[in-house]
Amino acid sequence: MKPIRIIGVPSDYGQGRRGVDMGPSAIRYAGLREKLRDMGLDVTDLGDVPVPTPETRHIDNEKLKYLDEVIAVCTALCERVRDVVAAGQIPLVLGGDHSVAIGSLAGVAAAGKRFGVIWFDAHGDMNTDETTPSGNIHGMPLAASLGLGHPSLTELGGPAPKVKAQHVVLVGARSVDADEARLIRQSGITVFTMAEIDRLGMGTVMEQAIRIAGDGTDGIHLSLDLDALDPMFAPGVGTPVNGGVTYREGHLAMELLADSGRLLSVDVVEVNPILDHRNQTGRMAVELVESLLGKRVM
Ligand code: B3U
Ligand code: MN
Ligand code: MN
Repeated sequence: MKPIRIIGVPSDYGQGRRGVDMGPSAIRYAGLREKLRDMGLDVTDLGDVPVPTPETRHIDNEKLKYLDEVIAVCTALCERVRDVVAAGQIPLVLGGDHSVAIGSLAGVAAAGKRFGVIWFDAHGDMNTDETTPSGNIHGMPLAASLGLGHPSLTELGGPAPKVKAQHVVLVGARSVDADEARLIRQSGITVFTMAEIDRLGMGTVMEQAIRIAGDGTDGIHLSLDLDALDPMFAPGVGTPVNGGVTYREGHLAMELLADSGRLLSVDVVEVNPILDHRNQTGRMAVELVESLLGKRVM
């Protein structure tokens, strides 16, 4: 396994509820670095990207809430991710809400990689400023990375698109807005909803996802929104949706991705310790990362 570089992004500017800015602390507190070092990995925590203080900010545009703040945070993250990927290391980005993925994907692209994306999420994250029901940018990062939406997001850190639809796979979807669904269908990305996971099994879904994201690319970016998991296993998220990925399916997915040897970069986002029970979701995040980076029973 390549060296791992942890980057915290304590930002909640992409959505309406405070608390997700404490996600990086919660995941670190659950023992991330120590557990990965125990596995024999080369791990360094690079600390946090600077984030402006929310109480000093206000909303200018109801369709793109906190746009300037999201741009500032994502631009700083983009530069760090770019440098880590260019050095042949794996950036492990800790959110923060999912808007931070605009910065991570821009960073991987800025390092000159042609990559695929596996987007684990209960939601589509495929809204634009024209389709959004909330104005929350965390509902837009996958669209932005595909070149759909406001140019300040699609062109952040470099030209759009950052990734091609033919190499993008959404896994775990079960809450998609009507206009967003239309955009998803038009875009040409591959979607495995919970119905497909039930019918095919997570093993088959991930084999196909790894092929779609991995074949013909330099590697795979995993964007892991903890709300992909069932709220039973990950209650500490801003927008929980019933009927999600189980504990065992989650680990299997991570193990298969590890076995593929194609992992380039990772986001772990939407952990909200204020809504959590005794850091259960922070610990779940750490466990999944362990499986993703090669931990096995024996
Ligand atoms: N699709 C809705 C809700 C949402 C998206 N991502 C999350 N929630 N976590 C929206 O606001 O775009
Ligand atoms: Mn998301
Ligand atoms: Mn989500």
